[in-house]
Amino acid sequence: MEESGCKNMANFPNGFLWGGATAANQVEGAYNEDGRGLAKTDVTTGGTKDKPRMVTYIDKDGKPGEMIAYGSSLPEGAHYAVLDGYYYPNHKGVDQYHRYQEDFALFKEMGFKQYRLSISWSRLYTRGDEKEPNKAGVEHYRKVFEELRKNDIEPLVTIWHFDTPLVLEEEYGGWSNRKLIEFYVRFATTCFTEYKGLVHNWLTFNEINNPIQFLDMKGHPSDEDYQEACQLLHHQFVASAKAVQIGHAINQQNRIGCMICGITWYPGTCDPKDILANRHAWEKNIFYCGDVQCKGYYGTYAKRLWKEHNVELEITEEDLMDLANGTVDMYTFSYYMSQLVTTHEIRDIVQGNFSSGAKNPYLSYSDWGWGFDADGLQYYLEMIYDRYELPIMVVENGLGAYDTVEEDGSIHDDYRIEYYREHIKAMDRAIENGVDLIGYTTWGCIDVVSAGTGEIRKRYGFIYVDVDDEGNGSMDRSRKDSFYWYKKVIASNGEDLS
Ligand code: BGP
Repeated sequence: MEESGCKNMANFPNGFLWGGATAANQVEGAYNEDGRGLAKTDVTTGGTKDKPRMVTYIDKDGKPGEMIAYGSSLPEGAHYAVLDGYYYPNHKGVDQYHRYQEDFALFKEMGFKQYRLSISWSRLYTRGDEKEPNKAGVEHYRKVFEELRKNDIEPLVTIWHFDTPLVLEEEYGGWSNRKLIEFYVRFATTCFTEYKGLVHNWLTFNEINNPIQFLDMKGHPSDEDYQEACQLLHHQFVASAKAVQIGHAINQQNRIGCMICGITWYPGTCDPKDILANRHAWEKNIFYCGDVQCKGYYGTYAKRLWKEHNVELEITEEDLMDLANGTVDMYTFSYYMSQLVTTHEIRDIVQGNFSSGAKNPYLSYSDWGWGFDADGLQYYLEMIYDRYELPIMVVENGLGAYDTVEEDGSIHDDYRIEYYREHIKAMDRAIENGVDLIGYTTWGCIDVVSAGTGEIRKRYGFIYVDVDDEGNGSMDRSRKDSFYWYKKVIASNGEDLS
């Protein structure tokens, strides 16, 4: 690793939006307070990197049951349920619902210009299909955004971050049902109206490409799997495009972005078949959603993809108009890793952020098997900026790692500092090469419940939270070494990475 004590080139523009990111269901806790309804995460247990999270339910005879969350549907007549004898980590999160003032003071101390957070849909609409929002939920977020403003921190708000109200999942069948567009649009309109002037930067859907990218993790996805993923995505595209139009009409100052799970895909070998497969991986996993949201129409390759998997989409003329009129103002994405695509036999498979691929011998991997590839971030930024020429934000990036609390309470997370240092250098190079990068929010700036495994020990934060995987602990916050380091980075606008 290159000696990092020296000053870097610091191409970050003035006003660059440094900060951190979380999501409601992973930090808030208070899962059943002030009229909040349940979301799928509330019936999902904790797992580990080797043991998947489970979803619990009551079967048709009223008996408790559990099943694997992803890729399986409820048995006939069953209902999702919170059951005795299970621990549900998202119920407590890291208690930010009650401790947001303390958390924002710490963010301010680090010098945050921006905090990315999400609004829990079922706090504003308990069931999801009501006509009027829950007042307590609306007021909670008003206080949250006012508190951020008091601390001179700009909110960046994700409207949907994996938390469709459970009633909409159960009674309506989730996003496969076109009705959800209407419910989402009502929810988004409430957000734009109630928080007009308090929030200007919005993201419509977190990692919208996950349903299609995730298909490959099933091994051999069926045509039905493709049909379902493409149709539900189409509903989300239309919902997003309608929200963008409404958001602009309510306040012209609103800047609304897409949010893509950004993985840099590389061919595993120089076999031309791998090069072509890699191109197709970019089309399916990355461009399919980005093109619709940034350009306002499906890319040419979408027809190939649909044909290959016998997908027949239900698309109306009005949908096409909405897509064309509801393009986003900025491109945002998460970036944790790259993945390899190959048509050859794979000996060593690595899992990652809603993706899997062959192990890359040139990379090192985290304890959870996520590859460390800062150059991949530069590659992604340059590739995407060239394609859309829209302002870009990296709104998630970080290292999930085990932290050790020393006897004196200090936490020496130099591995995290090194991870960030290399990724910030990569962003710096991309800016130098012309990319209009305007912001960076690291993932889990305060420790959060992991989305993938439900663990808290997979820690991302600059701020440590005293809670374990069974929910024991004081929830007290403390500063890791990376806290002081990031503070210096922000104060020097990316100049001082030592
Ligand atoms: C992204 C999600 C986040 C976050 C992150 C890290 O997919 O948008 O919600 O959790 O990945 O993943 P994990 O929590 O599984 O480590």
